[in-house]
Amino acid sequence: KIPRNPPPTLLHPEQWSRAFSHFIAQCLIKDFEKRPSVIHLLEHPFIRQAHGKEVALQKQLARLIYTQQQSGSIIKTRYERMHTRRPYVLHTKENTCMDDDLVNLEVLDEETIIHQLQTRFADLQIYTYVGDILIALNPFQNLSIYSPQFSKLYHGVKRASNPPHIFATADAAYQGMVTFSKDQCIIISGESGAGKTESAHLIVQHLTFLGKANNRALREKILQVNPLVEAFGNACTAINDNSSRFGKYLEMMFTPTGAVMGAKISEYLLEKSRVIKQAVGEKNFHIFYYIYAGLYHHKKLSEYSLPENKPPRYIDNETGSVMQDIISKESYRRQFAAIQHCFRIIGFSNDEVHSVYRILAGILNTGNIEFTAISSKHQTDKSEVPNGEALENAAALLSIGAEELQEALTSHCVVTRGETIIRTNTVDKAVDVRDAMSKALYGRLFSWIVNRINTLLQPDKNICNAESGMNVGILDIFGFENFKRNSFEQLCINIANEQIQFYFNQHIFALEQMEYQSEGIDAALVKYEDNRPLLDTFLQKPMGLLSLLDEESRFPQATDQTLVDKFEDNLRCKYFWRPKCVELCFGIQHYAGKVLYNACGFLEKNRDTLPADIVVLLRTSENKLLQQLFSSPLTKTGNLAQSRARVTAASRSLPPQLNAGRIKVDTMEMMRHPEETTNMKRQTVASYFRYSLMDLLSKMVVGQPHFVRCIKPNDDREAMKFCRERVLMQLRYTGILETVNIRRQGYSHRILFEEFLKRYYYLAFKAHQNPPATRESCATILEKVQLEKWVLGRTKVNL
Ligand code: AD9
Ligand code: MG
Repeated sequence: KIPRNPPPTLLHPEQWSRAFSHFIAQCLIKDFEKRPSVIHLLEHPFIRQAHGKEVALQKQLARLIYTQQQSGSIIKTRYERMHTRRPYVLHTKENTCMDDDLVNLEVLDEETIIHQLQTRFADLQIYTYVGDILIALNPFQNLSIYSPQFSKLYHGVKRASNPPHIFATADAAYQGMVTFSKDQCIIISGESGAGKTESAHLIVQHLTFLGKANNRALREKILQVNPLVEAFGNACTAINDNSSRFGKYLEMMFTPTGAVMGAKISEYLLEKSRVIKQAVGEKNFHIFYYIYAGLYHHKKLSEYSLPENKPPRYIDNETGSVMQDIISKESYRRQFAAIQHCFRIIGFSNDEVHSVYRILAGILNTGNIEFTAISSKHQTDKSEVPNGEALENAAALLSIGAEELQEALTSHCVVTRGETIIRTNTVDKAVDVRDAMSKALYGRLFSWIVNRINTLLQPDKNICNAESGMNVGILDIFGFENFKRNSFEQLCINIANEQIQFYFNQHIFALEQMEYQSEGIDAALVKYEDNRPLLDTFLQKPMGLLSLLDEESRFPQATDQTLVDKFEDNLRCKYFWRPKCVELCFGIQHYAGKVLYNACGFLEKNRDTLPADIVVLLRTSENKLLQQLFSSPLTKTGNLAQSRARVTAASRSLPPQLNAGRIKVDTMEMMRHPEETTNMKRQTVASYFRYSLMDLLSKMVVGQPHFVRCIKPNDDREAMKFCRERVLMQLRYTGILETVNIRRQGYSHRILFEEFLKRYYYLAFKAHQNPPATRESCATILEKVQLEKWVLGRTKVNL
């Protein structure tokens, strides 16, 4: 007699109904029609007969699987469909899917691992597990595996029930949050162009699906956050057409029952210098092109004083770009419409959006202001604006006086002994002031947009107060970069990546080993590349690279040359070297490879000075938004006390043995790095950067981490191309090989005896028995259920 439902040992009824949902059945039939030969098990006569009839198909499959199970030929039952090239496959003994997780490999060497990844990639299986870590290879092509049907497929099922997927990671974070009432944090890492931002989008997509609130509007809003901030914070670089030029930590907030109730973004270190200049072959932030094409389409360019004949200097990057290329680009126009949609859905008012466009157009016009030197008898270092058009346009768009703007650009006030003296600016100085103003305008506008989004998406206090809510944080930063010419921006980006790698190492290796030691479990030590010494080379005080940079920035006479000399004199370690014959260059051996930096402009970029005259002028703007941008203090990422409190709380919630160990020491150590200066005027980019890193870290340590390691299979952005050398290199420097080792030896669940008994005592004891929370009681349960691979530590069950 064939059961109506398959036996629970085979597939849980809930999984069953999901796995055989309407969609799956439909697809099965379609694939079967196309390529019946590939689905060898489905060629069973039962299936042939059932072809075309979904309900019948389900029953037939149930029967088939049941009989196969009885005869022992099926060890796993699951269906997968990564792509039309690979139809659903029923896993059998011959066709086992143990290779979903590298930890299951019998031979564990580089060659086997890379072979495994390559084979899977050829099959369009871009995701692979290493225990609880997800490896994601960038497919460089759209795959049809992210539809709502896939979200359903990955909803609340055991990880092994489906092929590895980014949705499974999002699901694990969500389930972890709901089950243990603990904040979670998904850390996505990988080099530039490896697929971090795409992964972050997919995670948000799945989390909004999971956190189903009745509030559809809120879900819609959350989905628009990434596209909006990325229009302002991403740009085309030599490596990636949509490269993140800022770090982003998006926290999605949920009620205790798991309904999404709001979101919050923290942004880190926007690469403001891109506004005024881009490297050859690179572009400015996307938004400038979008508004150009969009406003042109709406015949509004003249309203914003944007020329139609020649691109403004800031977006005219040597590559001979023709205005026509920008304004007629269909994709830019579509993106403009999309951005307007985002603004509207998230809740920005028309006035606000209008002000944003005016400021952007104001920046472009500011960039067109030119200066010429005028010399008189008394003065030789004076400059003036020969062509008033750009000046007047910029002033009008920014709602400030044109004369005042000219004055603020070509002169500055100095206060000496209580007296205010006006000094004129040379042409070079005036150009610097102009560009500093544009950078400040853009940087503050970006922060304002982020803050505004946060206000519009904050949880409704009537639904749930913030304290009882929980969140899943998603970290997507700029990836490791190594260009032909690397500057201050690359240094900051790479240090941030160095920090994330350190955090990964701490979690995967250091903490794991400490845990074994303290639990008295005998586990072989796994060697890994500890990048802590290098991180110290950057962050230590007072002799770390960033401190040296700050120190040098304080000397008015210092030059980029004296800076590099200072580095050379003080950074005596194997990670730093200075190449002979190349002036102003220095090299750093990063965890991800050697990078040669050119220190030209380092001091100026670090000082990031914005003359007080400009701030005072912009505060007089009649544009309310602009006024606001220059009235608030410079700090963006919250205050230091908050970050400190967060880290302290986090270390309190850690098990005592960890608390006494490295994580506390490390996070606290990181906390000693930031400048605790209240004098924000004098804050340098380096000190702000240090502060941001600490702030980010303090957010991350609070949550339970989940890691996604993105890998770029080739440098040509080609679909289906797997460059072994490049993949191998990334596997090596990210420590994947060692991770496989430690995950294989390790145990993924650790539960205190007390907790374990509370949850599972009924498996071996009767309700009234009340067994004591001892090793013996736990052992009784584990033996009773005949689990494999477990060990009892001093205080915990390790599974
Ligand atoms: V950077 O550090 O911000 O420069 P990311 O963020 O790591 O970088 P990104 O997510 O922007 O890389 O991916 C680069 C490109 O790869 C995308 O624009 C897509 O064209 C492509 N990509 C990445 N992931 C996927 C994917 N899962 N499916 C399809 C993808 N294409
Ligand atoms: Mg990115």
